[in-house]
Amino acid sequence: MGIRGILRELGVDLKMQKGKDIVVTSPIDGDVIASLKADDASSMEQKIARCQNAFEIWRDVPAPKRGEFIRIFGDELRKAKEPLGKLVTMECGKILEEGKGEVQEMIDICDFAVGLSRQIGGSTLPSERLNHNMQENWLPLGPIGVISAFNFPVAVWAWNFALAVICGDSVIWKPSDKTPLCALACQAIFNRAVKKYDGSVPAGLCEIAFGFVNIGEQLVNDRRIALVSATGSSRMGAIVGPQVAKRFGKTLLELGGNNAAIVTPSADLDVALPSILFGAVGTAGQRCTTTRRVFVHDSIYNELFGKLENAYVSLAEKIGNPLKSGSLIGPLIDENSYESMQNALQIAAGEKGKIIGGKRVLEKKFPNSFYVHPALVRMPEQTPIVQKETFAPILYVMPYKDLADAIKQQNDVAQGLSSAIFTKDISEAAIFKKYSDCGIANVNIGTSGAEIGGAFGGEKETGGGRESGSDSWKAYMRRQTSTTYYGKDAPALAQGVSFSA
Ligand code: UN1
Repeated sequence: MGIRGILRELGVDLKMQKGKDIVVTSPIDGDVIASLKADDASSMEQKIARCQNAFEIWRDVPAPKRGEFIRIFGDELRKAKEPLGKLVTMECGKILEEGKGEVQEMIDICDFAVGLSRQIGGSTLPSERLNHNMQENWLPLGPIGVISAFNFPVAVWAWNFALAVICGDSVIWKPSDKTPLCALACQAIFNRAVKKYDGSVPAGLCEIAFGFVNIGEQLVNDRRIALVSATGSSRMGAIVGPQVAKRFGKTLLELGGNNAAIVTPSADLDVALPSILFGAVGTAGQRCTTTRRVFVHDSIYNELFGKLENAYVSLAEKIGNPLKSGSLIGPLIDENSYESMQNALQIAAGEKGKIIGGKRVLEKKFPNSFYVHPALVRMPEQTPIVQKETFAPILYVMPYKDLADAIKQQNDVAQGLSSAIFTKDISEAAIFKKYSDCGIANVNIGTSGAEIGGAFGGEKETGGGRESGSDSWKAYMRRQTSTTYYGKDAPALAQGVSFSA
């Protein structure tokens, strides 16, 4: 089925959004699949105002009723899983299995949020004073601005949207200009949920801002946007963070990663190998959680490298149209991404790396798109290019002698998103968890493909934000401390202060 059929199945009507500003091409073959109108300052103003208005209404809806809306939205997503997964594949190029996996991730966060809608509450704390009680109230925060990247064009928004909505907030979303159709599809699914909801959903609860940097800037600088949740490069985060801070707004940043796996002598290589492979070449190396570095103990380096090499060589037959079953590696998002990959490989070769793969393939069949054979690089040590995040499938494999040193090297990058160790030794696992400086530290599990139930995000240039599971919902609410006196005499002052006039 072509793009028209998929959009029809998803209920997306392009008429309202047709224009010349955003030309959407599919990375699969470079074909133009849509051409859309971007927002301007005045349409953005209207959308933000609607979002603010929606917040003022939605915050008064009881939280479990807000959860009921997300339950219905999740049901609509279930029905749309196949076509939405396909649209994800068409717009961002990940294989269909992963496109559908992304929609599943949306469904999962909806289920999680529905449960939370009866749990978001604060604690009652002991007061030092007689006949006083002290409690924490969690209250809706305000309109939330979501900025998302091309590589997870629907799931990352859903992490934010589902939690924000049960918390009583409204959401305005600026998707990547490379994947606006996915956003339109989400809005169409949202609209269907609105119709089925036994209650009323205010206009503006789910707004979408289409456009480029200027539109993002307007969102970031608008004082009504209480929280800006931005996913993308550390370069982008370094601009967004200070701009929002300047107006004392809140941010939730989920930025770059240069994730590593450590393989120790006791590791089960049948566990390590497929995990490293999926982490390194899944989504064609374009996840923030992609495995980019592996530190392998000296004693098993050659053995594991040999296995990786065989696996990489056999990947040749698995590169191709991501819509076709059997393909494991789709295209890179664009030519820039291809160029930066080639550039990094050239530098790696200069830093004594021995490269397997890395070349462009299928250029005859797809002259306007960029399929590459993932690169496996035998690196004698961690050099500056290894410490840089290149958003493409390059895996640097380095030997280590001492675990403490391997962990130190793993931490010796600007980012701190995801990390993994492969070991059967519980003390190695414990040491790794203690000293890995990342937001995610897995044992016998790869660096990518996290479940929604855990808090997702990382430290240092990864931005420090936490999205999706655990208590990430707190980012979408404001905390209030309330002390109540229920005695009859003049109330006592805290800290034993006496003040009797
Ligand atoms: C991202 O690449 O921005 O853990 C998000 C993972 C996915 C999310 C990745 N669940 O790989």
